Amino acid sequence: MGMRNRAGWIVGLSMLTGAGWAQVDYPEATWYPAASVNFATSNRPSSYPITHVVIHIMEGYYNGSISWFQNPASRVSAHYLIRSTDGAVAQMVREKDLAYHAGVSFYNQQAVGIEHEGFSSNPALWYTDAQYASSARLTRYLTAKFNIPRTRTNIIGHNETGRATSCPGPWDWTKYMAMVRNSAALVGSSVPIYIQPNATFQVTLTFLNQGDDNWAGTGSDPCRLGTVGASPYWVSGEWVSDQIVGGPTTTTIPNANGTFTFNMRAPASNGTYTQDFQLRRGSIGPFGPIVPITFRVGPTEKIIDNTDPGFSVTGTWSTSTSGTGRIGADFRNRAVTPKSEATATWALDAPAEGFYDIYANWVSGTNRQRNALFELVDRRENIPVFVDMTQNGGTWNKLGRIYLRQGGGRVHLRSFGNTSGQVIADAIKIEGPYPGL
Ligand SMILES: [Ca+2]
Repeated sequence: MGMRNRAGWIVGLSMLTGAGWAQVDYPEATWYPAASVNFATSNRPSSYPITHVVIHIMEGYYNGSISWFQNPASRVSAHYLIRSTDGAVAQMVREKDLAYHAGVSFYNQQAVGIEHEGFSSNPALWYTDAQYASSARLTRYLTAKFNIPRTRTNIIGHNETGRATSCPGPWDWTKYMAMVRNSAALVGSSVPIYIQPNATFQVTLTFLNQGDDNWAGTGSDPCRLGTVGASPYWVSGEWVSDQIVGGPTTTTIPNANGTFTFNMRAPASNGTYTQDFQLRRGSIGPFGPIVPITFRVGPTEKIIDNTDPGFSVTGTWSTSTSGTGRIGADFRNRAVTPKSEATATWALDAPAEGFYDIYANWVSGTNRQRNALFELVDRRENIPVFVDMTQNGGTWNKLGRIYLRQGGGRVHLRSFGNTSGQVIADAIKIEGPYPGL
């Protein structure tokens, strides 16, 4: 029993044996058992319903409070303790048992007590966002588990239990309840495949409203999409500021998807860039997941393999995996004698209008066609290119450059030639668009 007062010793034991995780109800918590005389064993919610969450301020330190609740002389405890600096959670009494935290029988019987590290005389120092956020996650979990309404009737301060106390001091209830009531998950995002330098481009992010409040883009407590820090890609006159994008397209009710559509401005230089986004409410600041959106400025590479939907053949072609240097799972092949109209076709589906460099990969071998005919095709052009497939397998061989419409472009591989041998339909790569002259 003496070792129970020595929190450090118990932490060390927990880390060695994993015993610290054995008793927690809340997965984020670490288990530091309170002294057995500091709580009453029970069997909630069958013995008593769990109807309230009571918020406390320790007027003390996290480690000191853990020690105090492990000291049989204290005769007090709480179910959960939250650390100020990082929101770490200790559980000391099981949710089924009655912690002695309220000093009022009804609330000891029917509430879960959460103690927060700090001193009410200096809330700016101790009542941190990390602590509020961690506590709010815990309260969301408790209210969901025991079906407790997420209202100020059921989530209360110690001073609202009838006990003569000022605990929890200047707790920010507006912020805390908004944190408890708001939650989100990313559903999807869309960014253009090709973006020109300095261009504005449209981005759409969709989030599921997993919380209890509507998301409205306007009003006194709007829900908006923001950036993590000031964004260099904001569009003046369209964004609210350099770190607030705007609200959802329409007011989003709980369990519905909210769509945020907005423009960004690309940098002047080609390259790959990332911007982090996060939802925010006026009353609480950022909430929900941080979502990194990556976009590429400048020419793009795209590979169309023979197993991709853009590939098709006419006539009879074999499927093979022999030799080395192919792209993907296999390639298609066909002898050029007897001469036929059989053709392999790659649909290029150019992401934007402009010039594209076209490359082909094949698996070379001695039985290959020395004058295999590719054709680069768009609306008005048909550029024939002959290649020697006995050589240069397993690499991107440049066939040429062609102007493609957005969504357009095809490459054909014909099954004839002036020598016998196999033509190999493996994969095509396009790179572009490059601006015209
Ligand atoms: Ca292939």
